[in-house]
Amino acid sequence: MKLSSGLTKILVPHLKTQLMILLLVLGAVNASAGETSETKLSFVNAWIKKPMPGMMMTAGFVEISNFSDQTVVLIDVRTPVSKMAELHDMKMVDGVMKMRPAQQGWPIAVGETLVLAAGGKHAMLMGLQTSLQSQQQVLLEFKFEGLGWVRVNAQVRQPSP
Ligand SMILES: [Cu+2]
Repeated sequence: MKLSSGLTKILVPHLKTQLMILLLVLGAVNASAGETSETKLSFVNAWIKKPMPGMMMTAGFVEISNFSDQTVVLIDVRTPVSKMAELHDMKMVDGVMKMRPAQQGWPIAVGETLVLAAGGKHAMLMGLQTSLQSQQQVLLEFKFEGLGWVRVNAQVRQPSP
C-alpha cells in the first residue's frame, strides 16, 4: 500500500481508525490469496439490517455451511463500515431476551449449517461509520479458528415488518 508522506500526515490525525481498518482489509486480501478454505465453506443469504434512522448500530446475518472434512469454529467478525463488530448470541435472562458476546466461538460440524438470523445469533455491528442504503453491498468478514478471515458480500436490507 502506497501513501505519500503528505497524505499520511493528513490521514493519520483525523482518520486513524479508518486507515487501520483499511489496512486490516488489505491484510485479508493477501491472506485469502493462498487459501482454499473459502471453497469448503458456503455463505448464503448474507445481509445487514438497514439501521433505524440515527442509530449507530445494526446486525448482520448469514448462513454458513461446512463442506470441509473437519469441524470449523467461527470466532470473529469484522466489516469496514463499523468500528466494532462482535458475534452475539441471544439468551433469556429472567424472562428478558438479552444479547451477549460469544465467548468461545461457534463450532460448525461437518455438513452442518450455522444460521445467524434475526432473533438469534448475529453479527453485532457497532459504531457505524457510513449511512447504509438498501441494496448496498457491504463487505462482511468472518474469522475461523486456524483458517483466518473469509470475505463475504452482504446486502443491506430493510427488515420485513
Ligand atoms: Cu447484538
